[in-house]
Amino acid sequence: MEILDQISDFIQQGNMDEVARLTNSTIEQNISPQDIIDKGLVSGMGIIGEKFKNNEVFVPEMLIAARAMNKALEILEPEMINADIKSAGTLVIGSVEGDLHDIGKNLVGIMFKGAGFKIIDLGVDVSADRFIKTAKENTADFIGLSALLTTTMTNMEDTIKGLKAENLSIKVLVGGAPLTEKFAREIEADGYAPDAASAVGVARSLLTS
Ligand code: B1M
Repeated sequence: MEILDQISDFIQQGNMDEVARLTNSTIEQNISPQDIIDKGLVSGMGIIGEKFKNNEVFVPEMLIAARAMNKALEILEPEMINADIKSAGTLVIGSVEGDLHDIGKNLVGIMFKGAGFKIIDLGVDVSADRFIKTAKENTADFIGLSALLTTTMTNMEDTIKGLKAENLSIKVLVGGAPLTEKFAREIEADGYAPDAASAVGVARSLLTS
């Protein structure tokens, strides 16, 4: 549908005003919120996410695209509640204890939101106990741990050990610049993603595994 392709293009350009205008038009045309999200918004974020992964665009472009996407989701929210859209899953996300970096974590959250997940963002400097408590209270499918410092990435293991101690099967996804696949395996995380765009794919594969 042409209008959904246009929404996808304007998301990639980060043109919030045009995304908002076209989102309102699609509602007037009775196009379902699910189609608007899947074929317009998620499609656009997916394309820019790939470009980000390949260093073709950078953080500012991602944040501008995300701002446009958030605006559209705001407009669509009442429609989504009416249409009772099924969430793809729930992710509790945050930067681990001692870590105040949040730009990458926010991008990961945005990609998940764009892919139809419910996001509970606990912010920065989040303790293992708080991750676990929030995930339990919200019957989350995933906990997403972000760390940017070699001194804080070691705190990720506390959450994983805490979940194991309580026999909880919530999957843990980890990421952040100093991490490696090897480190993720060593701390027994369920999944590791090197960037925001691949994180959603990793989570989806964990849901089916
Ligand atoms: Co800080 N900082 N910083 N910093 N900072 C780094 C990380 C550092 C590499 C700079 C350097 O020395 N070259 C260095 C870490 C060294 C190390 O440990 N190896 C460092 C340091 C040392 C520090 C302080 C200790 C400095 C000081 O006070 N002496 C201090 C620590 C504060 C703390 O956390 N306790 C500090 C503070 C800060 C600021 C507050 C000034 C600011 C943060 C602002 C904010 O986030 N709101 C800041 C910044 C901006 C940086 C740099 C410049 C940029 C980080 C960033 O946002 N990158 C960084 C140097 C650099 O990277 N060039 C640096 C962009 C972002 C999109 O990438 O976060 O990697 P990234 O996220 C990616 C992936 O990693 C992945 O996806 C994202 C998108 O693709 N990803 C996940 C991230 N989380 C994921 C979770 C997932 C999956 C994927 O699943 C859940």
